[in-house]
Formats: sequence, C-alpha cells, structure tokens
Amino acid sequence: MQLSPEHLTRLDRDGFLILPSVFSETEISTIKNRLPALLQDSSEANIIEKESGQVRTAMGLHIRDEIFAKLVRHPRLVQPARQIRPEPLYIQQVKVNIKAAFSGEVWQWHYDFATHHSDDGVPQPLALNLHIFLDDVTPFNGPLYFIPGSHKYGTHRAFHDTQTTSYPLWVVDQDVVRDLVSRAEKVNPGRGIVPAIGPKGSMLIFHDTLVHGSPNNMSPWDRSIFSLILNPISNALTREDRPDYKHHRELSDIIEVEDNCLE
Ligand SMILES: O=C(O)CCC(=O)C(=O)O
Repeated sequence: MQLSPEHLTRLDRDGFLILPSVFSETEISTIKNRLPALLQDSSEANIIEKESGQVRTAMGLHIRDEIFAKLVRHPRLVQPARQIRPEPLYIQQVKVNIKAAFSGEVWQWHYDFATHHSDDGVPQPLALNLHIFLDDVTPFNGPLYFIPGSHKYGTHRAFHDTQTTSYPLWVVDQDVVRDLVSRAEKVNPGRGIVPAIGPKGSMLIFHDTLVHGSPNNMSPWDRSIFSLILNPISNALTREDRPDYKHHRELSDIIEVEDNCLE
C-alpha cells in the first residue's frame, strides 16, 4: 500500500494522517479474537489501569501471539512507513491500548519522543506511531486528541508523570499545550485540537513530536487501538533501562508478510 502525494502533504502539515477502511471487518475480527486470552495473561507486559483494575495496555504482543507477529510485518503498515522513512526499520513497541467502556483512563498530554529520548536514549524524533482502530473510535469513547502542526515545533519542556496513571510517561505542562493550541487555532480556526476518530479498520500514522493525549472513556462503548512504533535502525535506543516490551532490542529490518495473511 502506498500513500499518495496528498497523504504525505497532510501528514507533513498536520503531523498525523487518518486513513479509513485499511483493514476489513474480517481482518479486525481475526485480530480482536486474540485479545481475550492475551488480556487474561498474568504477563507483566499487561499494564493495569490505576483505578479500575482492567488492562490499560497489553504490550509485546508480536512475541506473545502469532497473529500479532504477522500484523507487525503487514505490508499495509510497513510499506507506508518505508515511504516516510526509506531506510531499515526495527520494531520498537507493539501494544493494544484498551479503553474499556465507562472506565478507560486518561493519557495525559505528551509527545512520544520525550519518553523515547529520556527513557531509552533515542537520538532523534524519527519513530513513527502506526495505529489500527479495533473498535469504532468516536468523539465519546476516549479518542486521541491531537494538536495539529505541533510536531513542527520540535521538543518541549516535559516532566515524568508517575502519579496520574499506571503508565509512567514524560508529559508536557499546561502552558505548552495552551501555546500550541493557540498557534494551531491561528492556522485553522476551530481546529486547535482535533479528535482522531473513524470506523474500526481505520489506520492512523503520527509523528514522534506531535503533542497528543486522550480523555477518560465515559461512554458505554469499548475503545481498543493497536499501536506499532517503528524506528530507523540508524536511530536506535542507546539505553536499555526499560523492560524490552516497552522498547524491543532486536535491531533487524522488518521482513514483510503476505497482504492476505489475516483473511
Ligand atoms: O491510546 C491512547 O488513548 C493514547 C495512546 C498514546 O498516547 C500513544 O500511543 O502515544
């Protein structure tokens, strides 16, 4: 699958790109059917929400499950990534973020590179975050919120939040968010913050310095999203302080599988 010049322009301008209907209903069912067993594992790679006790994020899934092992090598993910970063790429992180109906908890405002750099010593913000929506993501069930164009401003003050959620993250403070939103509003009034929404099967790509977060899921609808982070091998981690399910160590270029491998 190739991104069009218009897709690439939008990704460069906004810092993210949403593509509907990339994976079929059947493929999404094949992927989702694996989750109940994985979420029941006592694996330390399943991170539990602070309040509800439900799984917030299930990590390292390509090592734990054969369908996810195919998914991370799927041409519809890997080929667009190679178009954007035409060099050998390794699998940095693989997870499903689950925001359960009524109880899924907040992800504070952050940009991923703050964590990749501060915790893992990744030199440059070149990693790509590729998401697949496993449920319909609506304005109500805890979608990601993006500040369009915020990736253009590079890095920001960030602090290590070990308190507000069960997943420690380098987050940005409110002044930074206020400033970036007001800049985005000047470029595109009414669009200082946009929700990343779409039907199940949609794909989302975003840059490492794009500022984003997501609210609690107060709705009666679950929201689960698969996330694959790919990083150029030339830009690999330089520290191994975090467990490998948070940043994998195998620095080999991805070998693609067949496009129909999930049917
Ligand atoms: O799943 C979410 O709501 C947030 C995910 C996120 O912030 C990320 O993948 O960096």
